[in-house]
Amino acid sequence: MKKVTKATYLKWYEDMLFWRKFEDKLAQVYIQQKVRGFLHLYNGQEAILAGALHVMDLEKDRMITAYRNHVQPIGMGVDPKKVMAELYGKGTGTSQGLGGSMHIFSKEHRFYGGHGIVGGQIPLGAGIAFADKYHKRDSVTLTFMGDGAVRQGSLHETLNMAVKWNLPVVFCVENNGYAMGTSVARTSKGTDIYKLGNGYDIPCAPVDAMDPEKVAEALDEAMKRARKGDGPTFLELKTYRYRGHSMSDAQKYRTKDEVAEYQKLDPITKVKDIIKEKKYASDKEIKAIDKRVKERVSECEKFAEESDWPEKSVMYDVVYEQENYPFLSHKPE
Ligand SMILES: Cc1ncc(C[n+]2csc(CCOP(=O)(O)OP(=O)(O)O)c2C)c(N)n1
Ligand SMILES: [Mg+2]
Repeated sequence: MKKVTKATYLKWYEDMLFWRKFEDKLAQVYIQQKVRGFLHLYNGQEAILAGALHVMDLEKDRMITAYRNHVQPIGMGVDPKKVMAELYGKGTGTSQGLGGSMHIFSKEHRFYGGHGIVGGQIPLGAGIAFADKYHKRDSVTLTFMGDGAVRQGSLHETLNMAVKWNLPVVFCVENNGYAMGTSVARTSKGTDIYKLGNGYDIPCAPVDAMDPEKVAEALDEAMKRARKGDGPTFLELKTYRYRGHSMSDAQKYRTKDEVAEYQKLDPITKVKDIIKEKKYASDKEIKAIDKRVKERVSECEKFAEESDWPEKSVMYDVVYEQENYPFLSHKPE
């Protein structure tokens, strides 16, 4: 695995803090009704993305996930200003403002969404990996899903085919303990989700996903296996989200004490503590990072605020059109 150095820790700190603050800003503007629809935040789960990016080859590897999807494309290189503009529904957004929160997408950066149907992205992730294998491209697809998605038939059908065909895919379950308000223990007798891999003869393991280094190690092994042609891996990344499922969650299913206990494991605090302990940066240098993050978030907000709404005609560019349909003219003149 690429060495974890002082530079890695400083990057992890700045990236994770930026993702957290970027989404804190989204929560704020959501309440002001500038961002509408659903809004599912990644708050608490950032070590997963930080660890994954450390071992991915961003020139060729791919990623697909569910609706908790604002920061992953940023990590993969998409301009965060465009992501914020997308959430505002502005024409400068990643999908010209037509996708919104659950549907961030960037083909250029090999980030394939952004999917609202629980488990819907799982077969798509395997399909992308199938194409890479078929065309003999050396890419690996990380297919993320929540703990709730593992009870969908789509996962089981996909695991069966992915291992049969040795597809270059890593299935990453982000087990944050809950599917909306329903705990893992309420929906299944077996709570060790990673063991599902055993039923399909897929190498599988649990991972402490509050620590980016642990995530990187597990994913590095899995990605090497995929790249060698030895097929998929199934990982259970044990994490936690501090905010509600979405912005409209009263969180009656858990106690404040439970959240506080997990906040003691906060990945950003952990990374910052290591930076201090190993003297990778002084307090002054850390403050400078914090300031830079704040400024970058403000720039995104300003860009989204000042951008124009998409032209109404854009709506007609993204639907199938039957040229000879007799009743309606689909495009305004
Ligand atoms: C097929 C389908 N069923 C139900 C829903 C409603 N729904 C949206 S999110 C969600 C919970 C998913 O939880 P999990 O997979 O653990 O992801 P998390 O939100 O924790 O990241 C449900 C049931 C849906 N979007 N799609
Ligand atoms: Mg969950």
